[in-house]
Amino acid sequence: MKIVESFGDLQKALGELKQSVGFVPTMGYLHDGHLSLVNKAKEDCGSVVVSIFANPIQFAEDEDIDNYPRDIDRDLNLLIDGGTDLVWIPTVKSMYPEDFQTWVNVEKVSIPLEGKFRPTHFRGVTTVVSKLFNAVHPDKAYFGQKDAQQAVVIKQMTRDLNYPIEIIICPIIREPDGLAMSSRNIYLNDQERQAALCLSQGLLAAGDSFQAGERDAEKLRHTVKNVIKKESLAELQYISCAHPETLKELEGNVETSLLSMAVFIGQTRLIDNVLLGNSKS
Ligand code: PAJ
Repeated sequence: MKIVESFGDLQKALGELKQSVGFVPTMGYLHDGHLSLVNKAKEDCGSVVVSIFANPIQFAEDEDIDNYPRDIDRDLNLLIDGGTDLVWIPTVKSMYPEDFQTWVNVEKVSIPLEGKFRPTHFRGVTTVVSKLFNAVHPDKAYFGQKDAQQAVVIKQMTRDLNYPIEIIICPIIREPDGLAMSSRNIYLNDQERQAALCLSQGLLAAGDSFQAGERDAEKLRHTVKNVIKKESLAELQYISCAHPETLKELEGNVETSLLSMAVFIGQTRLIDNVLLGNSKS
């Protein structure tokens, strides 16, 4: 596995790879969710490129990127085991030199849900992913359904900017007890870790209710709210039942929808979601 930092070294290393190229962008502190994307890329493509870059411009000032968990040696070992061919670890300075001033902003689908509470987040994501795509020019790029809105936003950006890249969205990988894997789970103490189960349990309850025939968007949202309410360490930030592609909030009867939420467990903000009426979930 080759490890590069500069754009020049990346270009040289890309030239030596077998076609086709599958790309997995990450912010590091890897877990089985990230590795599932690497595995899928490995299955589909001749070579797998992974980037590790904790992207400062997608964090708001009060979100404290300096505390984002990091363990580069562990990450690299996991990537070697996963059969990655090339890892790119750019520096903040090389990505954002002092006079950096160009942004990629996807409009409508960046606005609701996460966008409402993290208004500068998605322009940071789309700007960095656009830069990563321009540098790696992969054939396919892999993202997780865990960040459902991010997946929608990236697909929109890829269409709108005519990137010749196929975007593949992979299912959410969960701990055996249901908690969606996330680099942020490390912040949870034992009690909070237990409390965090209310996210997946809320979604499961709504999923069961949908299976049993419930179609009313408000009732589905309510089912999740009720589960979260019972957990004293949890504070619901939002619960949404939205169209899975436009992300517009739905009312009345729904067939397919994205049920998604953000919940604070103590200081830690967790997100989770399920696609209802869709076998891919
Ligand atoms: P990061 O949070 O490191 O996640 C990298 C990729 O792993 C994303 O596509 C994310 O959706 C996916 N992922 C995370 N947890 C997952 C899980 N439990 N199951 C399946 N996939 C999971 O998302 C980002 O980084 C950044 O925003 C990035 C796209 C790299 C741009 O900076």
